[in-house]
Amino acid sequence: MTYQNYSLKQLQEIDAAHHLHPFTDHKDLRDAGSRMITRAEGPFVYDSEGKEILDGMAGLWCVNVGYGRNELAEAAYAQMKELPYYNSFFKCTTPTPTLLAKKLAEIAPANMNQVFYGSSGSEANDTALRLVRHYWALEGKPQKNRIISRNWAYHGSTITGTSLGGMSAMHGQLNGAVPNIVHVMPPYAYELARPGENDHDFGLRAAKAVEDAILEAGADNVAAFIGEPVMGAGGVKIAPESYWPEIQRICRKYDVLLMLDEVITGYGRTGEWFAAQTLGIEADTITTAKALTSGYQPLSALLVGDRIASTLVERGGEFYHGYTYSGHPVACAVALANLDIIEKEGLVERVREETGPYLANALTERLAGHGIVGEVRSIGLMAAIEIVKDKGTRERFENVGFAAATVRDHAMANGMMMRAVNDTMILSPPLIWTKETIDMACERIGKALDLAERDLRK
Ligand code: PXG
Repeated sequence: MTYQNYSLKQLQEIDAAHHLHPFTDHKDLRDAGSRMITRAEGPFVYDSEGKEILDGMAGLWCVNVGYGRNELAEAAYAQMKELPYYNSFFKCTTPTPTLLAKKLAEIAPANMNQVFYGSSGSEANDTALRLVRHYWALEGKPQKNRIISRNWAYHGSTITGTSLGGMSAMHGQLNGAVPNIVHVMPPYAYELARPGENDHDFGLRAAKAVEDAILEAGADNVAAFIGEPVMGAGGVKIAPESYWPEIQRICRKYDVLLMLDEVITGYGRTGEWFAAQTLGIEADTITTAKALTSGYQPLSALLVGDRIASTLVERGGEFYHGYTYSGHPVACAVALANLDIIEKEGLVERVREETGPYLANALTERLAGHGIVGEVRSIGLMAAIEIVKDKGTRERFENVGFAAATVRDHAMANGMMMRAVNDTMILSPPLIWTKETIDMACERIGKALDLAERDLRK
C-alpha cells in the first residue's frame, strides 16, 4: 500500500475532499479532520502518528478474535486463488457457504438449521422482514404482517433497518418508513423504572408493552416481535431477568414470531455462541453478522428456524430475494476460519467462565463508586457505564451527551477506545481480552473519569 507516501495532513485533506463517512456531521469532520487508523495487532489499534490505542469496541462490535490473525488472511487468499466468486442463484452454489451453513446449524440453537446469507446486518434484517411476511402469506395470512419493535433498537441503516430500529434521529430523516412497524418501550430500567419499582416488575411491565401492542393491532395482524437480546448501539441496555421469558410466553400465546437480532451478541459475546442460548429463549429467526468473520470480511447470516424453513420448503414457490454476494465464497471461507479460532481457543467459554465475570467484578469494584458513575452493568464482554451528575438522584449533566463525550475524549487521549451513547459509555472488546487487558482498560477508564469529572464540575 502506498499511503505511507502521504502525510497525515494530506490524507486528511483527501478524505475531506472525497470521502463521506457514515453517521457523521460532515461540516464538523471537515473542521476537525479524521483520525487515521493505519494498523492493528491483537487488542490494539495504531493511528498514523503511531499512537497505541486499546480497542474497547472490537472495531465496531465485530473483531472478536482480535487483530492480526494470519489464519484469516490465509483463508481469504487461498479461496481467492481457487475461486474468488461464484453466485448461489439459479440452483448453483460453492463449497464454502455450504460448509459454513452446516457449521452454523451445529452451533445455533437446536431449532435453527437453515441460513440465508448477505453482506451486512442491515441486509440480513431486510431478509428477515421479507421472510417473515412471506411466511405468513404462505400460511394464508397475508394480513398478519405487523412487526413490533422497540424504541432505542438498532437494526441497521438501510430503509428497512432504520424502520425496524427505534432511533428517533434516524426516523427523523427517513421521510417515509416501511409501513406497519410499531415501537414500544425498551427494557431500560435505569431510566424507565418508576420510583420504587424493582427490576423484576419493571421487566414484566416492559414486556407487557409488547402484549398491549399485539392486542391493539389484533393478534391476527401481528407477524413478529423483533429485538436485540441486549440492545447494543442503543447503549448496552440489558433487560431484567423477567423480561425475555415473558416475551417468549407472549409471542407463543398470540402466535407471533420471535425475531432476534444478534448482530452484536452473536458469536460468543455473552458467553454462549448466541445470546438466545444465554437467555434460554427460542427464536424463529436470528440475525447475525459482524463477529461471524470478526469483521475481516463483510458477511451476514440470517439463521432461520425450522418452523419458517419447513413452510418455505413444503409450500414451495420462489422467494424473490437475494444479493449478488449472498454466500460469497471468500467471506464464508474467512468465517469458517474465524469460527475455528473461536473454538480452538475456547473464547466463548473464556468469556462465560473467566473474563465475563472478571469484567463484571472489575467494573463494580473499581468504577461503580466513581463520583460521576450512576450505574455499571455488563453481560459477558459487553458493558455500560452511566455518567451522571448526581449518583443518588440519577440527575444527568446539562446538554445530553456532552458528559459522556468528555469521558470518551479523555479515554481516547489515554489510549482507550470506547463509545458514548447519549450519556452512557459502552464497551464491547475483542473476546481475546485477558484479565490483564481488563485491568489495563479499567485503569485507563478510571483516569478518564477523573479527568472528565474535573472538567464537568468546573
Ligand atoms: N443489527 C444490530 C443489532 C446492529 O448492531 C446492525 C443490525 C446493522 O448491521 P450493518 O452491518 O448493516 O451495519 C447493527 C449494526 C454503533 C454502531 O455506533 C452499531 C452498528 C453499526 C454501526 C454503528 O454502535 N451496529
